[in-house]
Amino acid sequence: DFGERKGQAERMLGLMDVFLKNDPISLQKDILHHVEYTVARSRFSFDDFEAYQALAHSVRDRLIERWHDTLIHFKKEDPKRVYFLSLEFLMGRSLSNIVINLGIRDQFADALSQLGFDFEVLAEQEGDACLGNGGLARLSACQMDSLATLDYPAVGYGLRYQYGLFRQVIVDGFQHEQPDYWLNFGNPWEIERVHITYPVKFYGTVTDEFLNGEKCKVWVPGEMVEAVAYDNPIPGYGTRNTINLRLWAAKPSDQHDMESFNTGDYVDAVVNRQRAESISSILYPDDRSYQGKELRLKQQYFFVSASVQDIFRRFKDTHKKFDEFPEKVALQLNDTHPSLAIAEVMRVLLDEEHLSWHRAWDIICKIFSFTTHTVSPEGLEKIPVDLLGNLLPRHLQIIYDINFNFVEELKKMIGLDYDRLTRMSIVEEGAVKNIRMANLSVICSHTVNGVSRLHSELLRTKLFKDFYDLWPHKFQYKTNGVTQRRWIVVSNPSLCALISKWLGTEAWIRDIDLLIGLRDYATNAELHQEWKMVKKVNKIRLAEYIEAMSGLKVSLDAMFDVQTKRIHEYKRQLLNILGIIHRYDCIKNMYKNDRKKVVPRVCIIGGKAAPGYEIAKKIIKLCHVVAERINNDNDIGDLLKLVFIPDYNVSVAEMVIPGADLSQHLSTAGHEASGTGSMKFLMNGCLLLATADGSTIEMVEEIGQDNMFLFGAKAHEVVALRKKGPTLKVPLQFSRVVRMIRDGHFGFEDYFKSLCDKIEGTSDYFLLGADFMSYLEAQAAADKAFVDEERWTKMSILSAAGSGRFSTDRTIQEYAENTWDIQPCRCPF
Ligand code: CBF
Repeated sequence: DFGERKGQAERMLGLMDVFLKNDPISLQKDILHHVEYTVARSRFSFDDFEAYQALAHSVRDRLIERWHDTLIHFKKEDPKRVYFLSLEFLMGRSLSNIVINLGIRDQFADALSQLGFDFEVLAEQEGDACLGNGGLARLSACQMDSLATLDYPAVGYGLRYQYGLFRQVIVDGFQHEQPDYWLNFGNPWEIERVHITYPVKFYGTVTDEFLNGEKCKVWVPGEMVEAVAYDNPIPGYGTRNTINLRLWAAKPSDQHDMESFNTGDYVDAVVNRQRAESISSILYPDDRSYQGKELRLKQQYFFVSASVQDIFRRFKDTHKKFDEFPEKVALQLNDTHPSLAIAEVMRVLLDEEHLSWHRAWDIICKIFSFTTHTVSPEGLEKIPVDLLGNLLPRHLQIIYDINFNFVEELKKMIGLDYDRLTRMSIVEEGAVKNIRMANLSVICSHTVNGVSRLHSELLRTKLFKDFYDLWPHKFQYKTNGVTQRRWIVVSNPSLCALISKWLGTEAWIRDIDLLIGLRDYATNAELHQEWKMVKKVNKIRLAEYIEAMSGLKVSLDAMFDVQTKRIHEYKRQLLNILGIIHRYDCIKNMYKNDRKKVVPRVCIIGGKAAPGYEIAKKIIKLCHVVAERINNDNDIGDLLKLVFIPDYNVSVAEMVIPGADLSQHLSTAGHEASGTGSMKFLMNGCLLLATADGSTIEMVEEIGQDNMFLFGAKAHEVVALRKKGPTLKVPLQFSRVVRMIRDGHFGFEDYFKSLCDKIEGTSDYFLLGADFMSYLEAQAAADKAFVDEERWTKMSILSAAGSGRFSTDRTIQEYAENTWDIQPCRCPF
């Protein structure tokens, strides 16, 4: 009865404050309340970790208020929503980001200090949520922050892995992987929704049946698991809007494998049920190839099926006619990983909602958009037909039908050009028949996005040329970005305060284009002093970390030169190490007097190698042996140091990036789709030494070539250089440093032989030899600029001032306007 419920609601409101209060006494009371009743420790005796837990719960209460209000507001307004499907989200720590976005950081810091605790110390207690590998996953996290901040009605969907990305442990210079059971101490930022569960089906058979005289397909599954929702509220900055990131965990279903129970083998049947949980247990640790693994396919379908059921449920709550679906739903495929969603939506529309093929297909073509993050054809996912047919028999039929219709249409348009038809088909024929997930995604999406201008050009002229020729209107690009809330406000508070002071406003935190205003002060002596002081504070923090981690003391006067990212041949950490060996060799061979001119450097390298990637692991070991030799050479002293930072993750990045003077982005041109690490460094006023690859090209346009150290072959030259093969000349300096490794100058010569073989002669696919001279020249230019403090500081200010274009706020706005067609839906304050 509505009247009675309304009365009750009013009475309940009277019992509670409308909103939790944020004055120091209320906050202290709340924290102590959570110490006693949530953490269950005595409020008279609790340690830093327990204080963090209580603090996190107090913050979470405030987060939930806004989240509820936003969800209710969205429900009332019923706007078109974007559903962002991504198998990876690399959130890192949440506490600082959340309190800053909620605008209650200082209040909490005060309250804590009155209780005798330091906010920053407690923030350090939080573990990293590493539910992703690298660039793509961190991009998703930044994009969620921008979606919330810009008030867009969005929902993120992903998987709640029990084991995040492995922890990297270095033993004797070798990488070892250890499991990251990140949920060990609980996760205050998630809300388990035991009532939001969906069955997900696998295996089985498809039969033809008649329903109301119509023939239809019925999928009788062989296995069923339950998907349980875990919600992670994501607050926007300067808005009440707090959106949802819903991650799915697998639980055994009551209907899972009932057969085994009937056979009487109770223990085995229970063990089998537990196996269901393995679907969401582990994140695949390779950021490039996932080919042909059944568990990986199960993960993809599991999260897609649960998300699609959730989306349909939400739509059907308020709508009856499916023709309205495209007006309310935009489905974003973050790479091909969630592209089974296409077949799943089609299946639901055909088999469960009983729409005709024609109507269902019309809906599909209007709702999906696809972003690829890959450059190389080998990076495109393929699923063996046998595997797919066994696990998802109905989906395979649907994909075949989509392909049949597509190929028939295509023949009408291009005739019987069999080579092209073969290339464009979703099904790849061969010894192993495969489904090409990228072709499926391109064919079924209304828009295909690249992640930088160069990337998009490569997509149009190479990877998806056949499709571009057919449908040029489908192809767009959205240059990636990063969120300034995380990468300046949270990670570099002193720079944040300085920028606000000089711009006279904090508005840049929402409106990043205002950063350009710093250009007016690029030569201002007072700003220069303050700018250098901020850098120094951050360098001290980084130096202390290095010492605590490795025992190595580094000089603050040295240039902190950083290359941190996943270890990959194409990212050319090896080029960096060869350059360091060359520098070391030069210093050793210099007269003592000449050494005075050497610019001291602390070279910092960090990143994880995929566990099965042998060459990448050798690069890590090489870095360690070279560091061992250089760092223990007293003759060299502070002129050169090399440090490998183990277990590079989001929170380590938050400390490393603000402390860097120079950062290196060395990918062979044409191989990095975008790159986002460079954007974080740029925002922090770090100078870039880089190839003209991915989004770097656009950075040059923003800050000018004079403010960067560019080197190396351009993307279009790379192809020509490779063609030269054995006639390609490499400089003597290059051959000399490779020889030093081969001759055992750093030990382990047998172990490094295959690494050296990979970069000499025709095997040098990533062109380290060809780019070496140009690389050394760029390094020399960086040295020269560094000794001219005024020039360096000016370049640093101009780098930060020109970084505005690389905010995800801009990226998301472009997606909203040009791809998803959604409008902001702002929750009233
Ligand atoms: O688009 C985000 C990033 O994605 C990758 O990391 C990826 O996983 N494919 C690319 O390698 C990056 O270039 C890109 O910035």
